[in-house]
Amino acid sequence: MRTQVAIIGAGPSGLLLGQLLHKAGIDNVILERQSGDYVLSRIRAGILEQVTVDLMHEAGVGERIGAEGIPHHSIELVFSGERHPIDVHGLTGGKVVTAYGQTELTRDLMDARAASGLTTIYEAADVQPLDFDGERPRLEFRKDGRTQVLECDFIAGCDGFHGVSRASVKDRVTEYEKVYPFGWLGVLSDTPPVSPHAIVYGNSERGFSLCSMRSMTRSRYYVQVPLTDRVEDWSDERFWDELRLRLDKDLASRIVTGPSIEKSIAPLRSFVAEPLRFGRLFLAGDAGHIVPPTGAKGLNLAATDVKYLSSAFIEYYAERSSAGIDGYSARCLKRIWKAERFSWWLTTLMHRFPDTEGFGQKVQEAELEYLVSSKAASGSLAENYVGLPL
Ligand code: RFL
Ligand code: PHB
Repeated sequence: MRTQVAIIGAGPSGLLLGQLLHKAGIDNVILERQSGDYVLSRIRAGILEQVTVDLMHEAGVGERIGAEGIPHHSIELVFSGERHPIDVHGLTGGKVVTAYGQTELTRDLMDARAASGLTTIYEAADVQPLDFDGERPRLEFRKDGRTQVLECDFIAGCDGFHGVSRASVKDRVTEYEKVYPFGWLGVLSDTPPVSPHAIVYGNSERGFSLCSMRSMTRSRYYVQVPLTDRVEDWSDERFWDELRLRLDKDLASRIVTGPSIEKSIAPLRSFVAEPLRFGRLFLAGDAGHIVPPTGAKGLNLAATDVKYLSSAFIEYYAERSSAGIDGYSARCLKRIWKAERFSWWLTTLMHRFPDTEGFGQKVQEAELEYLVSSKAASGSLAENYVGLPL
């Protein structure tokens, strides 16, 4: 088997890259370790920057986001028992973010890929990127008990944090990492969201909380939990009680509760691999970097990598120019580090750290007060939240 661009991973990065390349007439094949149903069962991101929405339109798959995505003009911060709106739209000269689940975005991309007749090999085991330092890279993998080979011009490693792409260049990568001493317990439920037009970020003495949504009838909520907690420790009832205790009285009294349809604990991590290119192998999305979810940047950063990578390949095939390819890593990393900074800052501001003493706590409170009372400070939050310019 041969293709122009071999893509490892059918998450949002791999699928979006495949669609953008296809639109430009570049052949590509995706190898995915899991089944399609498994990929669609992962509940993750929910907030899209305009850059991501625009890219979905560019890829020809923006119709449903346009119809069903819910624009958010503001966010709200809860601390000291009170709620403070941040007018993101007003502070950024009219920009918004869009609530639209990663699951739905992935489904739109999968459907479009199937409709275009592009090859995706699900349940591909033991994928190995080989010979990417030379002119003729290839992937070896196992499918249906047989070892198979996919020859290509380029390999795009879109296989997430635990994938094989970064692992295959492990001794050539510099890794920068910060692990946080807590996780997020997330619950998805078919109940109307308590705050349908603004994501709510809460800092209380009991820890962080977040009220988000997938639609007008489906809510997504999170609470900060110790890393030692297990999902089994959290009955639905305990979750709803805890969430109420972390919000202001008004929101707490208005939460509509119901059975969870998904419940999971995610650890929080900041991570960057440098560089993102190794000969003809490129890392994109979570394969190259992770942010804690507090700033809602992970999927959006993945989309920007894909934007840069697709335009680099398009330039290569159209003009035989390797300028885009050569500049890919530095171009991405510039934006990645800004999003890393923002996500780390918002995580530090909004969570309770087990080892923070009185001084750290007081500084956090002062910063929150400053943030909601200074137009410059809230403007900085808002411009990062909607996404910095490309
Ligand atoms: P993914 O989604 O992990 O997809 C990688 C794919 O590669 C496959 N794979 C392999 N395939 C073949 N061979 C191998 N050896 C392979 N190893 C792995 C995997 O099965 C998978 O299908 O990475 P991708 O495409 O780069 O996408 C990144 C996003 O998924 C991620 O950044 C976001 O979900 C992060 N994130 C958020 N991002 C936002 O922009 N806004 C949000 O509101 C937001 N909320 C979140 C989040 C992530 C969360 N968790 C669970 C980490 C909320 C949470 C709780
Ligand atoms: C979500 O809806 O899952 C979500 C929203 C905002 C975040 C993180 C996750 O910062």
